Amino acid sequence: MGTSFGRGGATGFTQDLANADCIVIQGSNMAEAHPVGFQWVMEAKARGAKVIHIDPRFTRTSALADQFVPLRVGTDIALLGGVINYVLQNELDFRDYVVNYTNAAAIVRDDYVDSEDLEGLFSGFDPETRTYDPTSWQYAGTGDKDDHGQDHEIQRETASALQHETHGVSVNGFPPRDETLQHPSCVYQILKRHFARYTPEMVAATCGVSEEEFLAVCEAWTSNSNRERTTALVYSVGWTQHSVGVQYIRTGAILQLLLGNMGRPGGGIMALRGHASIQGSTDIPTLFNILPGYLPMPQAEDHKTLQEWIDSVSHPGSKGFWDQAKAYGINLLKAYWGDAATPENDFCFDYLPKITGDHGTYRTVMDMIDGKVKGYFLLGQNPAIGSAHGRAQRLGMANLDWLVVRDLFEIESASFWKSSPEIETGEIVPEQCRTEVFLFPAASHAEKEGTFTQTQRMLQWREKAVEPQGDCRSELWFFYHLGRMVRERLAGSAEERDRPVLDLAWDYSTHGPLDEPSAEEVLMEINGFEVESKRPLSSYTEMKDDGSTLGGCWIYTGVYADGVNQAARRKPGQDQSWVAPEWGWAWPANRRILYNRASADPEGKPWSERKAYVWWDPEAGENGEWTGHDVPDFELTKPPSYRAEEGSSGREALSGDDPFIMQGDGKGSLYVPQGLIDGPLPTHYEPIESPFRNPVHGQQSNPTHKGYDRADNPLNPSPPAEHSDIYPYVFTTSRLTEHHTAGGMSRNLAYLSELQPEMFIEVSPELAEERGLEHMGWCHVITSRSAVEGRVMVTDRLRPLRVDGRTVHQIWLPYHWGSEGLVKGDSANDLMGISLDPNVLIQESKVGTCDLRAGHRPSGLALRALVMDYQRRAGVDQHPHGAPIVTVGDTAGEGSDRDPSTRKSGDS
Ligand SMILES: Nc1nc2c(c(=O)[nH]1)N[C@H]1C(S)=C(S)[C@@H](COP(=O)(O)OP(=O)(O)OC[C@H]3O[C@@H](n4cnc5c(=O)[nH]c(N)nc54)[C@H](O)[C@@H]3O)O[C@H]1N2
Ligand SMILES: Nc1nc2c(c(=O)[nH]1)N[C@H]1C(S)=C(S)[C@@H](COP(=O)(O)OP(=O)(O)OC[C@H]3O[C@@H](n4cnc5c(=O)[nH]c(N)nc54)[C@H](O)[C@@H]3O)O[C@H]1N2
Ligand SMILES: [Mo]
Repeated sequence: MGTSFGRGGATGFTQDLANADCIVIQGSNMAEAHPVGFQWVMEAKARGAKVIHIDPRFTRTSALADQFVPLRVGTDIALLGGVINYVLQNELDFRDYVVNYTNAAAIVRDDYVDSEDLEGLFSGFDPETRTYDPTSWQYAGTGDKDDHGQDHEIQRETASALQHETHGVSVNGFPPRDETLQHPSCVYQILKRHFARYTPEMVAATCGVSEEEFLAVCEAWTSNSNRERTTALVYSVGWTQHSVGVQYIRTGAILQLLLGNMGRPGGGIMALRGHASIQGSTDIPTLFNILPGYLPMPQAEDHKTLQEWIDSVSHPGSKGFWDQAKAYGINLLKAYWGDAATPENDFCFDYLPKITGDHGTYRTVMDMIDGKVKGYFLLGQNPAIGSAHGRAQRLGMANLDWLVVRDLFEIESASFWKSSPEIETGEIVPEQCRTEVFLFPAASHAEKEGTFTQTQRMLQWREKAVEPQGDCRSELWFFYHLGRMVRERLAGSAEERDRPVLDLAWDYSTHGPLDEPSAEEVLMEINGFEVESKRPLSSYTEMKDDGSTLGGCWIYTGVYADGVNQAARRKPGQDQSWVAPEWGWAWPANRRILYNRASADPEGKPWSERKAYVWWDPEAGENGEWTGHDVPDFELTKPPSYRAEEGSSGREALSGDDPFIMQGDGKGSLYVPQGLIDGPLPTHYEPIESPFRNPVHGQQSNPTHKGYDRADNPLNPSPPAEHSDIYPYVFTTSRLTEHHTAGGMSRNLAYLSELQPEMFIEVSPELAEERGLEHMGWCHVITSRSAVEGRVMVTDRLRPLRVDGRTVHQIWLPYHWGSEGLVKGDSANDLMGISLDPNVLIQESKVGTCDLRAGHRPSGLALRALVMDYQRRAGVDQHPHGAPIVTVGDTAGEGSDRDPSTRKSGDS
């Protein structure tokens, strides 16, 4: 989303889905996992909208849709690529929108070579590192360098595309354009050639979707996208948890731009967020590589000074709102270090930790196994069950000196040393496990106050309902007092290394019998204020880069405007406009639909009365202003006719018809010249584990994916490597309405446990027959990591699909069970290997290959023996790195025995 539009969040708000004329839900089970937001889909349907659900499995979402399209898991790029091809071949794109508001007209360097001409690789590929030199991907005439001046190997290590969440593309100067869209190197023509191969036949052969079903989707989507009508796209983690997950979202973004649906009511892309404040935990991140407000974490090598760090964000000379990055960065440093942060010491920039590479969660688990990590804090997370490769997670945690778990219950990540499958196998011996576990009871959301930032970037304030019981404490309490005690211990230290802790502004007031720090004070600091007067800032445009203001997260500035907690606003819907701007507060600047300048035509008039949202009013203010139902996502007084001068930069370089104001060219990116590791355009790759040879390209899987080539992370072989038939089925994992994620919060509740008491494995009647399974009997699923068992659920919610001329059976598993709680069961994540998307380092937990057998799995050593027998037959024991790496190109056959192309080809 960031690379396409300039910001990472969902582009609209759920209530606005009611205004859609068509809603495509793909990679989401919205009715079951987001039931409250789903009411607006139902509202749209009641008003006549068409609802389409595209998913491997029939769910309650499918049941309520007008059309359900079953597809093979992991093939969405092929399907959406097909819709894009349909649009381009039939010239159904919203041409006025595309020419003016996207980069369709931009001309790309003539040494760019598309994946269509390189069997699935783009120009600049280095098989040695499996990364690209993106020089040839750039716009013509914009110099040779990629934005970060940093190679993709480092970018992949540090998930730097995440840093693009709100950065978009940086562009120096004004790249040449051809507004007739005819130039062979213009983005539009590149796009047309790139997707030409995704014909209805190719879609059918790849996805298992019939041509009629596919064409019905094309017809509905295109006929509901024009001046008068808009289509909304909804996705969630059925799209993200793939080794090409970011490119799935890119494909959706391209389509929504081509059809002119972005920035308009009833349009946009609704990225549904999961956990209560998961949007909040990327805005104020719990991630290793970004700081609040999507400021990148500085890197040890490249950002030795404050200025170097700031320049890497603002890209001097580039267009857009990041020209103020210096103010945002300094305000954050001032929020951390208060009076100690001065212009003379670069506002304590040296105190900020710097990253040196991949410090992500999976890398850290490997490092635990290798004995490189001594201690670990685990707060509100249950990786023993929730993260891929459960056995590696538990073996890692069993090799620490100490582990702090703060949770509502004694979850598996706290009890792994005494109850886990590894106890049975003898891999963890309770008496010998070296990890000292400190389990702290956490106060739940009802026992503390603060904000949640949910799906639509909206902060909502929550009151405390009851005092925490017993020793339960809030996170705020825990960290404030932990910091206080550490600082007391260090007080008087003359050590240089203790300065960053001792100089922190750690001055929150506390209240009540438990000495609870004030959450509202924290919110006010996040919002920002003038240092002298303490006057809260009302907008990030008030942030200064001289130390006279401070603020902890620039995109949140305004949430405490006028000294009022704007997140606590709860004006009823009937007392305000349908956009409901006075309910909670949404970043940035309380905007509810992003890029809403695009809801008006280039002259500033609504595309149609029916879809009017934000428009230019020449009568307003002194010389005209933007106005409408929402806060305009544009400079208020910049007229549509304004044209930036050549040579200008920053916000001045944005013209009156550049609606994507965080982008270096002000346009939505159909084509992404920089910021993505795996290519400027999405292309279909097979999942890392797949029983099929890629029907589209010679290159089998994402060549740049992040893998961990280790004996303890074996991967099932896929074509063209031999023996993929040992794991012949495709499996996917997701959620049940009745349970929550790793299950800690639902398996401990009697009502929910009763509703869904047992781990089960869903199969089609055809597969049950093929494997001799009985409904409600037992079966087990085997991968090269482990085997898990569950009750057999025979259902036509899963149907065998015809793919590439043969039948594919898909197996479905919930991932909610573990060894603790009122109801216990095997954990689906024990089946998963660790393979990550190269851009954001998310695991491919939506798809893998497996075998399936009737009956219980063996336990203890016999379980390991079963798994190893499969590994031996699949050759995984000799080739622990079984994933295809590069399967085309000059060097495909060279090098190590890891490379599957040096093994005998089994299927091609
Ligand atoms: N009741 C309940 N609600 C929840 C949660 C919960 O555990 N229980 N969890 C919360 C959290 S943390 C999150 S992130 C959200 C998740 O919300 P969702 O993403 O809606 O939930 P999932 O059940 O993971 O399902 C995603 C859907 O994607 C489909 N899918 C899997 N692979 C593919 C694919 O390759 N292509 C396509 N098109 N579809 C695919 C699955 O079949 C499934 O129907 O839900 C939140 N809400
Ligand atoms: N195979 C597979 N794996 C997946 C997924 C999938 O679809 N398939 N989905 C992934 C997704 S989207 C997610 S979000 C993860 C979830 O994975 P995890 O985050 O590891 O699992 P949860 O069970 O949500 O863990 C949250 C814990 O926080 C505790 N908790 C609740 N409130 C508080 C609080 O206020 N303070 C503290 N300290 N603790 C609290 C709960 O009791 C619970 O144990 O799983 C991921 N893993
Ligand atoms: Mo999630």
